[in-house]
Amino acid sequence: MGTILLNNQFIDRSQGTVDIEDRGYQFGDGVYEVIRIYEGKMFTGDEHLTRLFESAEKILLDLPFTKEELLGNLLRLIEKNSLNTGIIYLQVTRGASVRQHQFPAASEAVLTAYTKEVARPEEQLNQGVTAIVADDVRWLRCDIKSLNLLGNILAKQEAFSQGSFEAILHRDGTVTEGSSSNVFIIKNDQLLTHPATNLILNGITRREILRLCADIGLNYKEESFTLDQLNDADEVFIASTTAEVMPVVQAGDTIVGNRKPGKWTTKLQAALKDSIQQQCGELVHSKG
Ligand code: DCS
Repeated sequence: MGTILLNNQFIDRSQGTVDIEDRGYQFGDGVYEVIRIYEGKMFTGDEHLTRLFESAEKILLDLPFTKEELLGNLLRLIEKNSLNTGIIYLQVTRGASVRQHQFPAASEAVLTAYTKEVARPEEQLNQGVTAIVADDVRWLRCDIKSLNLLGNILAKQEAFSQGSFEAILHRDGTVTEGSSSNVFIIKNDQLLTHPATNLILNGITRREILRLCADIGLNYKEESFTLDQLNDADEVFIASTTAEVMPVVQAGDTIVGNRKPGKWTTKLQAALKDSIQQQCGELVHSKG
């Protein structure tokens, strides 16, 4: 959409340029966030901005603005683009300097943010999606929301080329997360999801779901599970900012719950929608 944020400035998208030696462009040296907007309002915006600052700290990147300053600019960005239902994508890189691996002595972080209309994926939320199962070949700091996403995009592309929505990743048979989502199973009325270690991104949606489990009376454990447990689960779903609580009706070759979203998954979808409506108001627009 028309107006983007470049550092502290609002400019037309066509005027936005980055240096060819920007370290984000050359090394993926930066961090990012995707924030959901419903009814013109941010959902869990504060949590996303807190995680951005945490990711930046983990890569020793000083952000030249406060959370409050950034929040103010993002609110103006939503307004300038008249965004109703969609996302804000924002990234911060270590900035431009002569190419060298070590940090430059002096460079200024470069922030870019823009909005995009993204409808809620209602059909898929109702019917569920399929997922492939793939090796998790990524690095050991998946807790950082880094711009380095080659491992994630190669897995997603493999899923996409097989007509699937997501790739469920595993390390030596232990499920970690999806290529752009967290993964959950339910067995005998208990939810399991990988603990928030260095091997996964601690999703904001994941945290919201664990909070909502208490409200709907679902027992949960942050405990990793194996591919065998995935194949034997009563219900499987993935979760992210854009996918919300997305039922998985086939994981690899295994059909889950007769190919229908399970009862706990459906309850969590409703609980998340309630939580969204509490923060953002009644969901009347499904599209941008
Ligand atoms: N794990 C990975 C690897 C992700 O990329 C994401 C989100 C998640 C988990 C879920 O985190 P959130 O609940 O905080 O969204 N990926 C974002 C992305 O790149 N597009 O949409 C969401």
